[in-house]
Amino acid sequence: KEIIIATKNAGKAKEFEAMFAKKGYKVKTLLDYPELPDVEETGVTFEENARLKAETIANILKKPVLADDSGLMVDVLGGFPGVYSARYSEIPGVRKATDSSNIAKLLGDLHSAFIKEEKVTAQFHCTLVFAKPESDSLVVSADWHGAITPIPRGNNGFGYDPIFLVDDFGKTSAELSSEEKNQISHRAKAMEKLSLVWENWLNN
Ligand code: ITT
Ligand code: NA
Repeated sequence: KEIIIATKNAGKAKEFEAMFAKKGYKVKTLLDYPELPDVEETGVTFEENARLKAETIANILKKPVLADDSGLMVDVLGGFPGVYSARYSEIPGVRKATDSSNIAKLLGDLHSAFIKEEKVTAQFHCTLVFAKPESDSLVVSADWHGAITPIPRGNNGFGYDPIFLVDDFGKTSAELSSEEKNQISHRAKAMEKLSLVWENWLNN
């Protein structure tokens, strides 16, 4: 059994591989389909971007396709970087964003908040869209609450994990093991919601 996920993010892919392995599924990602076009994320919401990725690739491959659009929403920044999380520190035509340049920019933006020694609350958000040709897509979302720490810690995970302090853990999400993160993260919670409905939906 196999699931196609419309992602090029190796960190996400690893988490999906682990979560789907428990259900007896192998995962394929866009890294396995180099001939497919890039899908431009022109949406302004997580759902729009997840739909663009899942529905475009499902229509090309004529197969069911899952997509994840996710990001970090910082309350004191009005929910930014949000849907722009992956591209936060990009300078178009000059430099691509990397996980570490995104973290550096976010910590810079939060400088005055840290000086006030307030708790910089934030949440990771994940929207999953499962699309299949000629049918309505499944959509589920979940959040993971925490705070931003000014000093990055931990080597696991990806993206903003080194600066995301998990509520009640005293650890960043990069200090959690992959097993721990895959039980409590925004992506794990969205997967749980999807699990309730997707096999039935796939077969109808
Ligand atoms: P695909 O669109 O190809 O899936 P992407 O990295 O561009 O890959 P998104 O547009 O959904 O994916 O951007 C999500 C960004 O939000 C991601 O690059 C991370 O910086 C951040 N992010 C999402 N989930 C995260 C997690 O579990 N841990 C840390 N950072 C996360
Ligand atoms: Na993306």
